[in-house]
Amino acid sequence: MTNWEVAQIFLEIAELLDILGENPYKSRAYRKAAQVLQNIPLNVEQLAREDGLKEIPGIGAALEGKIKELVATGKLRYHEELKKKVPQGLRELLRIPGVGAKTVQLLYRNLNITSMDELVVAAKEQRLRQLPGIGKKTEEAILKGIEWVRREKRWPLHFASAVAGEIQRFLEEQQEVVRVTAAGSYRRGQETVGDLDFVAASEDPPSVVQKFTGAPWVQEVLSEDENKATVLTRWEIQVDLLVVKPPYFISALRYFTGSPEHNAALRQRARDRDREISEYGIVKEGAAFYPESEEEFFELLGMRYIPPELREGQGEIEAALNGTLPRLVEAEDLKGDLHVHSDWSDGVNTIEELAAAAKRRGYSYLAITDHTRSLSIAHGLDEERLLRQRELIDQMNRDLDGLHVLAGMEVEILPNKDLDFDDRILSEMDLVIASIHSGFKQDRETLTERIVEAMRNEHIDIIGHPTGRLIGRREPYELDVSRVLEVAAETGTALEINASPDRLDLKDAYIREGKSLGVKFAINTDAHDVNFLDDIRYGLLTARRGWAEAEDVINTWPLPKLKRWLNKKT
Ligand code: DGT
Ligand code: CA
Ligand code: CA
Ligand code: ZN
Repeated sequence: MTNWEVAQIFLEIAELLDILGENPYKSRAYRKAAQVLQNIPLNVEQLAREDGLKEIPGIGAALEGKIKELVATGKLRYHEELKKKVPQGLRELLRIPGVGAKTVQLLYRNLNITSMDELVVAAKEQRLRQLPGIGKKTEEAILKGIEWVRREKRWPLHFASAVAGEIQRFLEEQQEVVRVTAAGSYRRGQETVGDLDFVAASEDPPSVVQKFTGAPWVQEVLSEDENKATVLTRWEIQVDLLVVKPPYFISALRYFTGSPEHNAALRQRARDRDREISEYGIVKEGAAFYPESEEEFFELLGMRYIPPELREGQGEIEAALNGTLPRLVEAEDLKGDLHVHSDWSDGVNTIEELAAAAKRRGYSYLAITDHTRSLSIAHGLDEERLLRQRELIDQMNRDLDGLHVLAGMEVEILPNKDLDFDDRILSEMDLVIASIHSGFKQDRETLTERIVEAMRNEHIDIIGHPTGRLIGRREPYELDVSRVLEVAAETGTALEINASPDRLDLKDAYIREGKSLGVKFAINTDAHDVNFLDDIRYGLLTARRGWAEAEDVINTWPLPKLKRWLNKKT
């Protein structure tokens, strides 16, 4: 049993508890444990054997017992009992954007709805709007959400990434495998993936295919051939594997990485130069070439290397030919995280713990940006606590070596367009993020104006998760994004690329549009837990897909330059 598998079961328990309407602290404990398990480098099986589970933060005696039972028996009685109490189809309803456990509970208790089909019927008969807290608008939104779920059978990036890790490891362990790399939309860093694609090199493709279809996590083999197979995993996500002889590896990988549009454009480019490219190699005047690296492949076509994130057929080939391909921002460029929450608001860690984790990552700065007073469910800070936090941070900075903590806040943009604090307090902070967490249903003009007005405030440095979407769960609020980009450029306000895999907000296309206007960005995790500082990689992928370079991203800048920029509006 892997950490990931235990975490999945804990997450499922949390969901079931929420649907059953149990005390929220219970589900929170399971969620927290799941997060921790997915992010520690230590293996649960070994920890259970060596009695080391208690050392993990967030794992008390009760959860320790449950992990031990899982590791020993592969099952958990508590989990099985909960599953019996909740009808199968109910959990599926949680995938509908905007439908949380509370709504599911309401639908089940009052209308005895237990499946998506029943929900559609009830919504069409306008029976939902009679329930407390559900109006005509919500009823219509639920119908729209169901359409979305049914249309887009796609998986979020963190989920795909966890599964891809398992499969990569499995294939690497097979002695017949010489090389293996994930391809497809996953390698391109898309925000959701339809299925996973792997390309492997081996002298003996059929036996690799056989190992693959016989893997312990295979639920069903959907198709199988000499050198390829498609399986349904036990995580419900499908995986395609192609196995080729080593000389063809790069060409096959190249072929299964680019989007169809990119591949077609590349083929055309090759033809223009009297070459034929295929998944096996490059043919020129009857002679075949087998590139040994993707760099070499692109060189053979007379162009610069195109990173996977750009291989979407959106002008990257022309850019690679005329020398205007961007030098994409890289992980090493990032010098800090400018949006994290501590236990002063709704985060789980102390500022000291966050600072230590940032230092371990090699960051040179970190901004603490807790919520402000109006967001009471997140224990937003009032003026007095903010100023006390500011003092504590100043004190810490006197003792800290190598890391500078910036005292910030994530100030609410209120539904009436005001900010949660006035300029006097905002000016006390090193950095201010302004975000919308309420009034999502306002019209486009009002929502756009709320953000525009915040950007016009001299103290606002960054707009947090600018469009408010939650991937697969909540559509972005109505927003004139082009206008937001324009005013961001004009006022010198950075827009956040929120790295949480649920958000990835701004998204790639808007980043590219913003970059062309001169907008600056901040790639931030919005972590509420040190373990989530790692999410930065998803934000980085998104930034790269938006053609962003280091210079476009303010948290790649050295501290003195960042500080100058933070002060420039005033
Ligand atoms: P996805 O799975 O929907 O997130 O998107 P992709 O891009 O991973 O698409 P997929 O899994 O259908 O195909 C994997 C790769 O193979 C993809 O990079 C495109 C490439 N490919 C090669 N030949 C074809 C083709 O004839 N049709 C399609 N759709 N893709 C092809
Ligand atoms: Ca795919
Ligand atoms: Ca595929
Ligand atoms: Zn936040």
